[in-house]
Amino acid sequence: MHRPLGITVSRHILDSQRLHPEATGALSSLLAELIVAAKTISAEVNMAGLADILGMSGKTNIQGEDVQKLDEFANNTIKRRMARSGFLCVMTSEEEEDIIPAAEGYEGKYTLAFDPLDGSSNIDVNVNIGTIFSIHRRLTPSGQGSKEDLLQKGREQVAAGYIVYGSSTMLVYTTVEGVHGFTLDPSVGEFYLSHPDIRMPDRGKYYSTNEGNSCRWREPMRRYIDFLKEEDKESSRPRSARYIGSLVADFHRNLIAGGIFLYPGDRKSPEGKLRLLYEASPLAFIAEKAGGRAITDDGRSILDIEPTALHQRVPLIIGCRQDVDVAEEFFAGKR
Ligand code: P6P
Repeated sequence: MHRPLGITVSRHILDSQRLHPEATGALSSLLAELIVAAKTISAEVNMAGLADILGMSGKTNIQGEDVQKLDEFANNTIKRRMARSGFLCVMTSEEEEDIIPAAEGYEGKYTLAFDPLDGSSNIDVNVNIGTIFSIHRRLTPSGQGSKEDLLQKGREQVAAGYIVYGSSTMLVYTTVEGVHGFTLDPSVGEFYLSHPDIRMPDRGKYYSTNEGNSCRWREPMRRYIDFLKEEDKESSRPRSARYIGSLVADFHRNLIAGGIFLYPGDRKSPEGKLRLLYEASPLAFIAEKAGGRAITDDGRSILDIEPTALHQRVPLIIGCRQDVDVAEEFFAGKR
C-alpha cells in the first residue's frame, strides 16, 4: 500500500478542512492546540521513568520546579492550554469533578471532554498509557458553556481521538472522514502520517477483558468468553487473549490488528468501569468510522446514549463488527 511520507498532522488537518468550504478553521486550530499539549505530555511521560534516577521524584525537580504526578501534569497541560485557545466554551476532564470553563473572553464554539492520562496506574511499570479526547459543537448560543453543552450523544461528535504513549507516541483521530494514525518523530517534534485510512478488520484474532472479574460476570458474558475459547478453525477460534489494562492500548491493538474489548457490567459494578463522555464515546466514534461497532451489554449503541452525568460509567463492548455482532447475540440471550 502506498504510504504518503512526510505528511504532518497539521497538513493533514488542513487538507481535510479544505473538503469543507464552510469551515472557519476553528476546529483545525483547536486540534492543533490539542496536539501541542499532547507533545508536551509525551515528553514528560517519556521522562517519567527517569524521575527517580534524575532525582526528580521529590516534590521539586532539579530546576526547583514542582514535579506533578503525571496525570495531574497531563490534566493541567491540556486544560490550561485549551482554556485560552479561543475555540472552546467549556471542558470536562476525568480528573475534575465539575466543568472547566473557558478563560473569560476566550469562549469558542466547541466543547472538549478528555481523559488526560488513561491507565496512569501503569506508568510505574512502563506500560502504554494514553490521552483520549472528544469534541462537540456547543448547544448554548454564546458566552461560558455549561454542562448541557457537554452532555451530548457520541453520534454528535465533530472529532474524537487519542494519543497512545508507548514504544512510539501515536495520535489517532477522526473528524467527518476516516480514521488516521500519526507517529511522533521526537527528534523533529512532528506527528507524521503513518496509518492513513485505518479500517478495522471485519473479524479479529484477539479478545481483551479482565478475566480476574469472571467470578462476578453475568451468565451471557461468561458464555461468550467460553465460546471464544472453543476450537473452531472456520471462525478463527480459539481467539488469543490480550489484556494490557490500559484502554487506549487495548483499543489501539484491536483497531489495527482486529479484536474485541469487553468491560461489561457485573454483579459488583452493574454499569461497568469505563466512562461514557471521555472514554467509551470517543473510542466508539473512532471504531464506527473505521468499520467497527461499540455497544453496551444490553445492546444499546454507545453513540446513541443520551448522557445524564459528566462522569457516568457505561458497560463497553467495542471492536470488529462481526465480533460485536456475535457478542450482541450472546448478551441478548439468542445464543
Ligand atoms: P481493570 C485503567 O485504569 C482503566 O481505566 C482503563 O484504561 C482500563 O481499560 C481499565 O481501567 C482496566 O480496568 O479493572 O481491568 O484493572
